[in-house]
Amino acid sequence: SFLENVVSHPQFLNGDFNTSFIDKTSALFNFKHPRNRGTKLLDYIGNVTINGFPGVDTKQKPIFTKPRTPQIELLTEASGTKQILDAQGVDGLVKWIQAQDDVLLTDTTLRDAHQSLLATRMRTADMLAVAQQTASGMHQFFSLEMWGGATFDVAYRFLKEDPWERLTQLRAAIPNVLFQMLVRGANAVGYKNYPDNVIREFIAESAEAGIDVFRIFDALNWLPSMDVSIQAVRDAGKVAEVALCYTGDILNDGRDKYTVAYYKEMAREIEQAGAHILAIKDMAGLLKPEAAYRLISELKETTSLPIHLHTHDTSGNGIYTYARAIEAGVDIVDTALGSMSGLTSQPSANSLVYALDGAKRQVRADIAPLEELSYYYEDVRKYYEPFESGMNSPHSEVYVHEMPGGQYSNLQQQAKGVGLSDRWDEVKRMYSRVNAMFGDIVKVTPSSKVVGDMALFMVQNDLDEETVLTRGETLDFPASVIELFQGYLGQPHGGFPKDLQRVILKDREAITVRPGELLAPVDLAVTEQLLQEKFPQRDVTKRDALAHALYDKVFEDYVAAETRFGNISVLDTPTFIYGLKIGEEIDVEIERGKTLIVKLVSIGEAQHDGTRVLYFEMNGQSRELVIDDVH
Ligand code: 3PY
Ligand code: ZN
Repeated sequence: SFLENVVSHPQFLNGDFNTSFIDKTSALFNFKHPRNRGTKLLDYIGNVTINGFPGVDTKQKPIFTKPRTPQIELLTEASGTKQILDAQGVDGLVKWIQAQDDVLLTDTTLRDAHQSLLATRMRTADMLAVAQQTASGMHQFFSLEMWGGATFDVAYRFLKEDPWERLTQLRAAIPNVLFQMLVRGANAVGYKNYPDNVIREFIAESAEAGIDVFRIFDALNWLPSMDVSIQAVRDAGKVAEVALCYTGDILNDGRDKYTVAYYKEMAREIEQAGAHILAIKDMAGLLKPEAAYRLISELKETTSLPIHLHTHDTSGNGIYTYARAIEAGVDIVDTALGSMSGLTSQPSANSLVYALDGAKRQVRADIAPLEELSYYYEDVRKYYEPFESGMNSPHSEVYVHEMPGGQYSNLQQQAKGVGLSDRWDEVKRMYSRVNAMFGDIVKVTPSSKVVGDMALFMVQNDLDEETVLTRGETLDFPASVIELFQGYLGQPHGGFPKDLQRVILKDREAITVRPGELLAPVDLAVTEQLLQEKFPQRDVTKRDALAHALYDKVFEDYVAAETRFGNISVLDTPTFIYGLKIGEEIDVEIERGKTLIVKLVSIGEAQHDGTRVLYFEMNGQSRELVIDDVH
């Protein structure tokens, strides 16, 4: 570097040199990159080796075999649904969907499947490794759901990677199939309502970055919460797929809140609001086979929109539900690759292909490449074993607790975090009791999180329905619960139970208007500028400003981690989660064609000041690093 050149210069070594300019020029010491990428990576590896990864109990690195490479013939021409949308626009795409006899698939492996099975922890590197094979192997698919929901937050918060990068990198590698994301209406990809302009700009930017199909839902099925998003998607020339969330049981005459008539009315409103596709979002997997047949048949009579069905296989009845929905004429269903399917995830695409053998309608997909891709993810999934829910078989109890698939493993982690692991069964039972207390609401992010927070709160404090009401005045309810009852997530069908609302709100006011009407716009240009001042080492973009507007602290913590460790998305997942074993050597491609060879040689004894020295070799040179041992 510059400094090494100067200090080794003969004139400098002779002392024949006036160095006063160094003292006077403080700018010389404003190093833009104070430590090089190698040192930063060693810092990360050293830390995770000594201190472990959040949520992973063991520091013992398991032995992994290299994931099998999918044997798929690569297509040379991009010709899929993406090309239909780009050439013929949204109306052309909708006509094309309606002209299909076969049932179309959306693959959820890269979003809902790992959100539901692995607490959303799958890293971009593991997706990109087979992106080309995915483009070819799934070229007949309607779409790949690969963004939104919890993936945005978790990427920054736990994976220390930039979700926008994931999107642009996958988009570049998969040019032929529509990319789909899940948008929580006025809650975007967060857990609360945001100002309208944040929603509009977030959707416009997501469209720009590569999203084609936006599945929009509201956690209380409240239409006004979705209007801004629907309009923003339409303005971007993209596909507005608007969801009704399915809850309850239309086959149970004893439950008269969420009936077929309720869903039909909602479908009419969705069509009027400007949707291009109607989604039925069965986020918990409560739609039983005959209910699916009946609901789809009736909705087909009610609306002219294509219908896209989403379910979770928690009960084990998913394929049966899809088979009946397909008989009733559903246009598109959500599936995951075999090894990432089932349980709280989506039903298996691979199984569905076989299940429809001999049926009138077939799946528009080839089985061979799906099997190949499934092998790959079967191997990759092992990396994330600590984030598995521990559910090994179908849980028909889902029909009782009604917990969304995407929440199951997350709430379980949350319960573990507050020391309630051994009371998990109680938490699940309390979840359904809280739902009843809340007046039987739609439970999906973020309303499901509120129900979960309340369930944890009640189990922790040994409360029941009665003591919540009688002791309510003295209880500090979780913030999310207070906000729900203030109307900050919108209005539930049938309103809030008044007694409970009174004890939860105490002297706070509740609103009944759309929260977005009351929230001041965020000036994203100012945010961008402030972030640039705060993080001079980063090229701050509008995408950063949007991330900051959605969750400021999560984003700032991410930038701090990136500043300290550099781009750690280049590490292989076993090293990212478990660090290195003594004697282990890895290759890290820090940029195209530039590889570091890193070996952990030994680990020193813990010192009195709580540090340890780690001895590495990097590209053959020895390197020592002092790490704080936080234990
Ligand atoms: C999400 O909002 O992340 C969901 O998956 C809801 O089902
Ligand atoms: Zn889902």
